[in-house]
Amino acid sequence: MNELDAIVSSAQSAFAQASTPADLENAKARFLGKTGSITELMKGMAALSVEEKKSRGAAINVAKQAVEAALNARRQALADAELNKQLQAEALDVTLPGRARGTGGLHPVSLTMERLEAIFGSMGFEVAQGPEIEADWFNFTALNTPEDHPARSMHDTFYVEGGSAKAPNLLRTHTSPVQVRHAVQHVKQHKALTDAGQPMPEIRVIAPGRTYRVDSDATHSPMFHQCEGLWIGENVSFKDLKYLFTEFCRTFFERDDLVLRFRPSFFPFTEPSAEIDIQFQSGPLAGRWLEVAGSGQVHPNVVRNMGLDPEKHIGFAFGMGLDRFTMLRYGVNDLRLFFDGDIRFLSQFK
Ligand code: 2U9
Repeated sequence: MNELDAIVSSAQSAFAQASTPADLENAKARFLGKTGSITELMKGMAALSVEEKKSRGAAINVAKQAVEAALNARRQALADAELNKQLQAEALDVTLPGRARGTGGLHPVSLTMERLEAIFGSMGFEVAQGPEIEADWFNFTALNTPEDHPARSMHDTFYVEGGSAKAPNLLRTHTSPVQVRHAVQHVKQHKALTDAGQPMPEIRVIAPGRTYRVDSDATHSPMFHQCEGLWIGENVSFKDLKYLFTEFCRTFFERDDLVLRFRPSFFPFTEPSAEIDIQFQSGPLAGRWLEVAGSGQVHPNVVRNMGLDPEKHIGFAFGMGLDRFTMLRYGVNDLRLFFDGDIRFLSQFK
């Protein structure tokens, strides 16, 4: 191997050994720098004849080009390696599942409320709302509940500041006052019509919402949810109430074979009154009578308190616990689960 080939070969192996750009530049200096071996060879040409310069110069140039080519190839290889390293470090695994944003959902009792509103809505019932802090008159007096009734005691009702000693304010114990307010409004709204001897349009309204009683165990909570309904007309009868409530229950529980039983009972605001029991024909609760609602013909005193003549206007009312309806629909056995706010329980109803 001649001297030039040896230099080229030594440069190639020095460049191959350089593992960083800095190493490579140092190696380059040894061959192409001011005192590098190729540069020294060129300096050595000064003493040669013109003829010798031509041939020697051409040979040195070939060697120099070979060294430069090896240098550039190694530079490119090191740059490629660096880029690959960087790309690998920054690599994204596009097959990883994304981080989904958690979606909220309605509370199971709200789902029941929406369901009720849709079902009764389809049967011509409006949805009414009213205050949760009520006047004694709307919550008790208008509903024919006597002064000495146990529901009015301090043990049963939350009284709040405001109102007078004789007529205190309280947290409503049922949603009936909403319907009294609605009926009074309805009567006023159609006064011109009835004054002219025309019949008043029927009242068909439901009042879902929060209610309060001094009560707390596995099946009672101081705050609970009710939905009451009121249907007043000139030609309404108990059979209409039975048909309405049967249709409602069968639609709500999605069971055409659901059986209902109306059992005589007593409420101050209805006469006659009935508890409503249901019986499933299949599933885990099949065969048992389950009490789900109260109902009755609105008491004449209550009809009068709404500004109507009980000889002419006949009313039917019903009331049910929405928490209980929700428990039955989903098979929940402890009412307190609805109010603990445990997301593991609540997220099952989405
Ligand atoms: C007006 C007149 C009468 C609503 C009625 C019931 C019977 C009843 C309970 C069921 C379980 C309450 O949720 S519960 O604790 N309700 O038994 N409620 S009749 O009667 C009315 C309503 C409004 C103007």
